[in-house]
Amino acid sequence: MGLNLAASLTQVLRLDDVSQVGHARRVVQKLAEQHGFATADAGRAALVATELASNVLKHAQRGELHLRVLAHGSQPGIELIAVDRAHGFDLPSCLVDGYSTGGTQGIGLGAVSRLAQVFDVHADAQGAVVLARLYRQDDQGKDVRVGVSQHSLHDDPACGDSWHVTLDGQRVSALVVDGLGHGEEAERAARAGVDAFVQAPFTPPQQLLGELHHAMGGTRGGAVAIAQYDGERDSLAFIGIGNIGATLVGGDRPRGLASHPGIVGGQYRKGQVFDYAHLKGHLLVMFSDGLQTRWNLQTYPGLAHRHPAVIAAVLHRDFCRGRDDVTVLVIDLEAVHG
Ligand SMILES: [Mn+2]
Repeated sequence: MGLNLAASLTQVLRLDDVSQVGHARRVVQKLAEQHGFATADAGRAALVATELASNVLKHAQRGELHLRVLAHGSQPGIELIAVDRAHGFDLPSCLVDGYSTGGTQGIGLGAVSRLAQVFDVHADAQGAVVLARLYRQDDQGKDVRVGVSQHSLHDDPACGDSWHVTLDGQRVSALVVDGLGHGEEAERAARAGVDAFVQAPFTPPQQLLGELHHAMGGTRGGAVAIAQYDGERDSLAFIGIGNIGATLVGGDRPRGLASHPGIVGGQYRKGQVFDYAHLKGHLLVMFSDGLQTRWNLQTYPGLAHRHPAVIAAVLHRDFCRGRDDVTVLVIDLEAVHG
């Protein structure tokens, strides 16, 4: 039922030398081919990777390229996000074709914006974040206004955080789960939670939390937060146990959604459902405790109106603690289906 967005780690390619441009191109070409892109579409993705990487090296000297496979059902897409920490990113200049060539085969961000189905940029005093999402040319599906940045501590292949989002018509159900600690046992706990969630993501929240509690019983347990939004009723139900942050952004001021203490799969005293209404135009941001809590999107002019994937990347860039796995999930409640 519905469209399932499943968790996968963000793959990070470091960029501090021109030789890494070719590496990025090859990695993206291969990733696209592995996910069923025809040669021309994979070439398009590779060209975008080349340009984004070249652009970072040209204006920032160093940065990162973040890659994700967008698992939107049977037609996967590729997401590329260039993240750098340079000052004075000159967007109008970069959008001019050929501007960022720097002696490579660069084609300019203007060309990238035409090659990718989704293109967006945020630039501030901390640096620039450039998003490109590519789908297969024959893909008739719409982009999904959900963004995520997920990284394990020390790039461990096992990640103790997980998440899942299911879309069904006007309804959205979102889960973030953080298995206690990090590493393989934490991952096992988180996966048990996700597996239970996926069975019936629109089960009433209290009952659904109970299902996760049961499923995580044989593991070390973890923190869980579930948010269910119904676009027709324009209302959101939230339930959380442990340290998963959740914030509604929009309106006059951000609203933090309250969780109760405890360990799902271990012990918690009670789960309480909180309901929120009139959320059209709001963003829902859910994050594990690998992210600091003191961020405020209002301090970034324009960022709240950017694509959720850009917002997730900026929050990760500026507020990752670096001591734990980290997950930032951003959902545009008004236009989740693009
Ligand atoms: Mn954690």
